[in-house]
Amino acid sequence: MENYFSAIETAPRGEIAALQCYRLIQTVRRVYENVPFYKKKFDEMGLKPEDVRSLDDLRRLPFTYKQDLRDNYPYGLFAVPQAKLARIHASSGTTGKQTVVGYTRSDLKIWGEITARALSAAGVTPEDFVHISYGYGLFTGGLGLHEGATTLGASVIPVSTGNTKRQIQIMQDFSSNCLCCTPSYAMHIAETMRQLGVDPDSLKLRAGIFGAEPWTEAMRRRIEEMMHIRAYDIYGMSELMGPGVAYECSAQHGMHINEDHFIVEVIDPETGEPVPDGEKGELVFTCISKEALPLIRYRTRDISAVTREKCACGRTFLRMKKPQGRTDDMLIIRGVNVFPSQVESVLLGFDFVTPNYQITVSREGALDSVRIDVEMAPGVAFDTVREVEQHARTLRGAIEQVLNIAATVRLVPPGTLERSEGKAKRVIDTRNLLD
Ligand code: DLL
Repeated sequence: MENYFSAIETAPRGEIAALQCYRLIQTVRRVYENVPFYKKKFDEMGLKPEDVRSLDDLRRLPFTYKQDLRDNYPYGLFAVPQAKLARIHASSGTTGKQTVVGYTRSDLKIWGEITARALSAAGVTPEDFVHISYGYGLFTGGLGLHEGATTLGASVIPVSTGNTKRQIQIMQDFSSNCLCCTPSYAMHIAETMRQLGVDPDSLKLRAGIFGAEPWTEAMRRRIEEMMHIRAYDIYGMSELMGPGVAYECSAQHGMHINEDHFIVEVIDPETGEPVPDGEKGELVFTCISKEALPLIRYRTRDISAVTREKCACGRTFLRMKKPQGRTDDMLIIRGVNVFPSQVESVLLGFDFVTPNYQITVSREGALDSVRIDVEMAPGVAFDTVREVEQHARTLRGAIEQVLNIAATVRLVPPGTLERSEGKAKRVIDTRNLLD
């Protein structure tokens, strides 16, 4: 039995489109009247808010880039006076100034609704304890899922990140049913449970809601096997709202986009032109119900594809594939485009390693060189150095075959690589420093 949280999740496509069109028209008018940045852009393009009458007119609107948020730091793109603001969050941005995002009370309510849909789709009910190990604070993960669990009527255990042994103790003592954190942290919790000899079946955990970073199907299977749960993906970004822009259902086959609040486009990042359904491109979102920060055609830099095919779960919202990475995460190694997630999926094909890996790219002379450190699986003992080397060569061969890049592979003992409680740092690229 599917747990729908809102009627709109299964509404006929025509109804969703009509709602989107109505909300788009309202939003365009609001940003024109309240955000000088958009008024200027529209005026420069000779575009009047009245020109936007249908969903097809969306394409006439200008794109918004992360740089626009930076240029208008901190509050320049807000569409409401300060008295209407209820909350501020900020992106976890590792480069440049962080971007500041705002919410009105209505925005927070909608955020709670869309994350409640995600929890509900993962089978969470008001009878459950939702254990939140995403960071609380300016990062949207903790408080975003918190809003959702509260809206759903579940009991929130707001643990935040850190102290993994304590997390496990809390799961045991407080009967946590659903764990929310990044997939890399989930993996770390699972490994720690194993080290401590905690039997996953002694816990009440049934589901995990993992997102905020790319992760592969293979990683999902590992976490599910190690924790004896079902692991669901959730997508979002601070600029648009936070977690809950899209969420996975029981079919675990793509994430449903909350189309009553966001219109998605998939474009060729070079030309800005739309790409057909099913083909990879950059995701672009328009917020159609946000009050405080309604972004128009926001360029996410995330690479994914959408499908309008019917989903087994009965939801009619279209689905996006797991993002493969970001246009700015993509490594170009000797001219070959490589996403860290591709490396992950190759590694996970071998059971003598764990999904803990780090890619170091450096430049020696004019040549890029790549080293991949991978942790061996605990309990796998190689008798000789030769054996370790042989396994490293096997991995190297697989990587070369699948990704078309030559890399040095180093097998390191379990627990050697740094663990992250939030988003994992998979790539160290020292090339720019040497340039
Ligand atoms: O990571 C919001 C979030 C919190 C989503 C908790 C899911 C769960 P930011 O810090 O602004 O917001 O980072 C947004 O993270 O553009 C993607 O590149 C990446 N990302 C988020 N979810 C996924 C996912 C939060 N499920 C950026 N798969 C996005 C792959 C993801 N990448």
